[in-house]
Amino acid sequence: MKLSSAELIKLESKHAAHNYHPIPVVLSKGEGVYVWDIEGNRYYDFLSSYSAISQGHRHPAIMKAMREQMERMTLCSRAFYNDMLPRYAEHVTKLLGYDMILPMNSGAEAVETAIKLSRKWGYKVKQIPTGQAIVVCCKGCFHGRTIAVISMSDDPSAYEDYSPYLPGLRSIPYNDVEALKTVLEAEGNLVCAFLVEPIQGEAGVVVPDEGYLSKCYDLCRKHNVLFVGDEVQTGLGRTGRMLATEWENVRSDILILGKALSGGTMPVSAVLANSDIMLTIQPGEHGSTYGGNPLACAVAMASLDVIVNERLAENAFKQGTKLMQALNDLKKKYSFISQVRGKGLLIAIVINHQSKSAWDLCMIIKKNGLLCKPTHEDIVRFAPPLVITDDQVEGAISIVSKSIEEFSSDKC
Ligand code: IF1
Repeated sequence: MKLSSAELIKLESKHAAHNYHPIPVVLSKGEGVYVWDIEGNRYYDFLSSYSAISQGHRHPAIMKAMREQMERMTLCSRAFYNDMLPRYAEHVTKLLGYDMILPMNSGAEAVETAIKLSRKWGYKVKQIPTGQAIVVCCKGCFHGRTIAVISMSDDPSAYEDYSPYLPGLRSIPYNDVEALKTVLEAEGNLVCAFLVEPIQGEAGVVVPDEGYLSKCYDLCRKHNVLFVGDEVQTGLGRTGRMLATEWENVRSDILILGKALSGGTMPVSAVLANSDIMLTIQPGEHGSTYGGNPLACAVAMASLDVIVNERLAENAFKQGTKLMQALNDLKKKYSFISQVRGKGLLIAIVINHQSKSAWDLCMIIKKNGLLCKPTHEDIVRFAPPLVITDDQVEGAISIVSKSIEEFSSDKC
């Protein structure tokens, strides 16, 4: 039986938890930078599943690797060796310059893994007294939805009514080197890690001042604290570099990856570190049934190859610069656009309108053929697939311009 969009939305609302508030469009097909709804309307995908589809929907090379691996084996658990994990582990660690990988599935799981690894290192190597290890995190952070991770959040919609929270955390203002200095000077001997997003995504694409990450890194060195970079969203080319920390010549001691690591096919995440850190975890002390499964390994290798072979970081920078320029031109014209910010193809505009919200703008943009999602009341995020071409960026800019024009008029 063919169901309409309205019927499908109603069906989902009846039988699936209401933990999201989606834009009302029901998608059934994706290819490259485009998606189609069930009525056959085509849209630019300017969310890319929160940066997971950097390689574009159903990239042929990733599909091929996935199909071939599916014909052989999908999962065998870590109770046995499989013939893909060693190859993938070598590939990803060589590419990113680390000794070792610990493979997981979702981004939040990888963050949890990084926290556990940091604590383990804190006790085994730094010799922090048992039970006293501290992880420093940042206000406005988003690292996922698990209990440990929401314990770091200062957004009530993320943490409220999920107490009690994880102890051993210190939350400091983001983009504030002095705050890190203060906490490290006060209790640096107990701090195992500083966990940070190079650009804060959920906070609304908050780009820190130049030098912030490198100064934080230096402070971590001084106090023998691990610099843990959550590049689940900013990593793998999104900001115009393979890793966003490269903009400041920083190399995270522990690197967290997810999302685009599988090009939008399945949950694949990873924690990378050198062996002095990674080998503090012993057999049987951490893991996941699906972590490092052969299908994930095949898909991740292909996804990384696409990013490298198609120079997606370079393209992100090129197209992002154009998009940001166009948005800045619109900002000059429309006073309700109060800010344009971002790096590469991780961009946001801040809407300051007396009667209309970012949601209203997204609905107009959708009507005109482009999908994006508001974050908070007043921010619209643009994060298209990194494979986007010159012509496609032009097309998208004209849709956004037209929509902002409509938004500014009294018609809507
Ligand atoms: C949702 C934001 C993006 C992340 C960073 C870990 C994770 C995420 C830096 C967890 C996840 C998501 C998930 C998403 C919304 C989203 C998001 F708006 F909240 F910030 F991308 F911009 N570290 N980010 O951004 O990864 O466990 O989800 O695989 O659906 O809530 P995950």
